[in-house]
Amino acid sequence: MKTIFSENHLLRDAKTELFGGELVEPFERPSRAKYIHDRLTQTSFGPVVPPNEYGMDPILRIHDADFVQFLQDAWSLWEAEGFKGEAIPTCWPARRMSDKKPNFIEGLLGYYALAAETALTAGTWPAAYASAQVAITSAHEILAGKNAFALCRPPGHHAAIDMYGGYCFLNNAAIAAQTLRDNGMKRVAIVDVDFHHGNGTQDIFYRRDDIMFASLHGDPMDAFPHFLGHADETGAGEGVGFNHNYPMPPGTTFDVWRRALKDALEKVAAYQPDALVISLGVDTFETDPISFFKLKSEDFTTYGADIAAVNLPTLFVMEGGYDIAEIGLNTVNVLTGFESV
Ligand code: Q9C
Ligand code: ZN
Repeated sequence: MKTIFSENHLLRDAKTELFGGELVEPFERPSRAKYIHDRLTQTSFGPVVPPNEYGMDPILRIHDADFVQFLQDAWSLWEAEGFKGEAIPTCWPARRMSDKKPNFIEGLLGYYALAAETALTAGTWPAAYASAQVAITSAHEILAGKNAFALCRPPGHHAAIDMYGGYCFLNNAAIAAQTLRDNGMKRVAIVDVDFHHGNGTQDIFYRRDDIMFASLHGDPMDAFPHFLGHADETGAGEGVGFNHNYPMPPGTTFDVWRRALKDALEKVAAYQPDALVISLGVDTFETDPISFFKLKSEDFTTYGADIAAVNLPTLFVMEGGYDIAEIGLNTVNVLTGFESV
């Protein structure tokens, strides 16, 4: 399969992440994409091509126009105040407070952010835009009857209709799934195998029955994003029964994780979708620095083959993975396992 990749990901190069009360070098950094790209090349996995330009319309099918405008304006508003650091929210509309949108940038950051670790910077918007174009271009590969790998960076699954955070700004997988729907596919399934719950994707499709969502993740009682991803979140309205969460505890090993994947894939097969989108995070790896599952490198190959056995047109969309030395191996193992079937 083809990999779609944009060098514009390099524009997202934040210097700070708020972590453990310190400002540290972000875990989500440019070298992540380089290591994946290197591994694709070393293994001659397939062609790597740049995205086409589909503009704003497919993005605005998922995200609120005001939110997207905020992402474009935030850095210049912040800079205009003369602040020295990167743009980090410090204040939120918490319980029993107003939902009015403030004017001042500090208030806007809290209005649109779901977490404080993700600093907004000068190049964040063009990188997020390019990442979305990678996902949209990859969706068009699926429409042309092929499988594809969207090597997206920054990632997307924590971004909701009008919220960013968890290193995510635009929800690439959701935009891709909607692109498939808008071009004639009737049902699309999304399975999120990133270590973290795909809160953004869940929220976007929670009331819909035309895009089903399943997520395998660290239990939110113990893991980011903490406030969504419980097993009793099964959808609302038309969407009841089309959202499936598999929260798992610290130390979860591949045998347990794989049973959850098989259950999710059975639900996908029963749903009879026209295509499958995989939110592919490899932060389930045993030595990931911010996660607590125990998958080994060969397990990624195994579950790639499990995904292929569902026998659907499949779009892999890159999400997380922070053991950077092994991110290329683990990611390409999934794709290689998939193609081995
Ligand atoms: N103690 C993705 O994998 N903070 N985002 C975690 C750990 C945020 C992860 C703190 C993690 C976001 C796309
Ligand atoms: Zn993650």
